[in-house]
Order: sequence, then C-alpha cells, then structure tokens
Amino acid sequence: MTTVQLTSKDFKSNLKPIWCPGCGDFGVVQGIYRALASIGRPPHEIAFVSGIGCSSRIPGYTTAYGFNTVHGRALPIAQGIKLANPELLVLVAGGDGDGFSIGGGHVPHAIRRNPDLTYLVMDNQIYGLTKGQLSPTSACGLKTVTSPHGAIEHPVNPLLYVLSYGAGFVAQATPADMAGMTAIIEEAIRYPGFSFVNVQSPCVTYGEDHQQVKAHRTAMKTLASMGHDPSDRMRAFELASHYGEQLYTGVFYRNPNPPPTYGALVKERQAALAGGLPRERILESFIQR
Ligand SMILES: Cc1ncc(C[n+]2csc(CCOP(=O)(O)OP(=O)(O)O)c2C)c(N)n1
Ligand code: SF4
Repeated sequence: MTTVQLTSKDFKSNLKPIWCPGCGDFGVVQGIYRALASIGRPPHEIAFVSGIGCSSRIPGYTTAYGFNTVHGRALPIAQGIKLANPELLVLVAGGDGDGFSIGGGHVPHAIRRNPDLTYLVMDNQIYGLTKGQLSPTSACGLKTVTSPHGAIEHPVNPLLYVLSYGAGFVAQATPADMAGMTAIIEEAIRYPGFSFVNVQSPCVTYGEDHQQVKAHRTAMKTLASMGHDPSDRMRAFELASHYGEQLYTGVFYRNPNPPPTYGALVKERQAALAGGLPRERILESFIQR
C-alpha cells in the first residue's frame, strides 16, 4: 500500500463525460477526485466498480481501474475483487435504480458481511439512462413516463434501509455543498468496513428541474449544525426517517467500535486453519463473537 502526494487532476481520466449539462453527477465526480487526492492512494491501487445507469459511468471518468458491470450487480462483483485483492481500495457506485431496485437484494448481504468497501449511490429519484421511468426512491405522486397519473406507491428510504441492516457508516451528501460532500466521501473511504453515502445528485433532464433543485438547496440542513452525535444509532434512525421531506447532509451513523471486516475474518480463519487448530474450535471462536 502506497500513500503519495496527489491532486484531483491525477484522478481525472481523458474521457469526456457525456452526462447532460447540469447533471448532478458532474459535481459528484469532482468530489470523488478531491477525496481520493486527500486519501493519497495512487490510481492503480484503486478499483472502481459500478452497475448500469448514467451515474454508473463514473468509474470511466477516473484514472482508477474501472469496471462498469451489470445492472444491479456492482456490489457482488466489488466484494469478489476485494476478497481476491485485499490491498486494493474498492469503491462502488451507481444509481438509486441500480442499488435499490434491481440490485436491492444485494445490499443487505454486502452489509452483513462487512467488506471494507465504500458504496456511493447517486440518488436522483428517477431512471435517468432509460429516459425517466419511476425509480424506487421516486416520491409518491411523481409523474413520470411510467406513472403518467402520478406514482401511488411510497419510496424506499435508502438511509433507513442500510441502517437497519447494520451498516457501520451511513451518510448523505449533495454536490450543492462540494466541500461537505468531499469530506463525507473521504470519511466514508477511511471507515474500516462497509460505508454508504447517499448522494442527492439531481437529474435535471427527467427529474428535478432547476427551480426544484434550488428549493432543495435552501431546504438543506447539515447534521453537524444540529449537534447530531454520529455514534447515536437510534437518533440516526429518527433523522433518517425524514428522507424525502428534509434534506439532511452529513454522517447519520458511524460505528464507534467498527467490527472486524469480512476480509480480516477470512484471513484470521485461514491462519487458524494453517496453524492446525481443530475446525470445531475455530468455528466456535467465530460464532462466539
Ligand atoms: C438487467 C437489466 N435490466 C434493465 C436494464 C435497463 N436499465 C439500464 S440503466 C437502468 C436504470 C437506471 O437508473 P439508475 O440506476 O437510477 O441510474 P441513473 O441512470 O438514474 O443514474 C435500467 C432500467 C439493464 N441495463 N439491464
Ligand atoms: S439523464 Fe439525468 S442522470 Fe442522466 S446524464 Fe442526464 S441529467 Fe444526468
């Protein structure tokens, strides 16, 4: 593992983003460049995995190793990469559709294993790439091409979803606050275990228009300014339940005593097996934790 002096430019690839002008994802990628520069791991030590969607194009706009995988399957692939090469810094990204619709079943399993990954969801409450269908985080009443009379179902709350399954780091950010978002992404990467950042990244073509985005920004509140203690998990649940009504940004929950990661446990068991300990004793010691 190497740590060197780097700048945002070191993480910017030569590919020109094909996102629509004004898309929130432009800001998100800038925040990722800055956070990675602060972390200081060179691009060749980073694997950036995504699913399919406008937001999932993001690895290609960085100089890290990128894998634009299959719709909803970024997390399983990222876990495999991390297990095969534990020294890599592994980032995972995608949209709300990718993560909480088709890929929703993978999220709890990644969380319960606790691999050392950072999962960034660019939550625009719409399917952008496929031209504006209802997504799992679309608000009730939203009119889209697949809900012309307005959605009659309630959205998934991504923050409560990951909190309930036991994620050790849960945050929300927006590119409207670039400094805040960059700091949150950096903190998520530094968290030793599964970390999740829900990034409110507007789709200006099929989702919120500029007026709505502006209103959203004024309604934004940072959790730090409210004196929230991120080690208070119950309060984090309460605050997270306001998803969709009030945009809170910052760290909802950070486990003050991070449990061992999946990679660490696998390594430990391999060592115990190599040391000739009876299998039953090894299993017992893992179950007792
Ligand atoms: C198995 C499969 N089903 C459906 C699709 C079509 N598809 C591609 S991206 C996408 C949704 C994109 O929405 P989201 O994940 O929220 O990302 P965004 O484009 O909004 O960033 C869909 C339905 C696909 N590529 N593969
Ligand atoms: S369709 Fe929406 S999410 Fe996709 S690039 Fe355009 S503004 Fe961004």
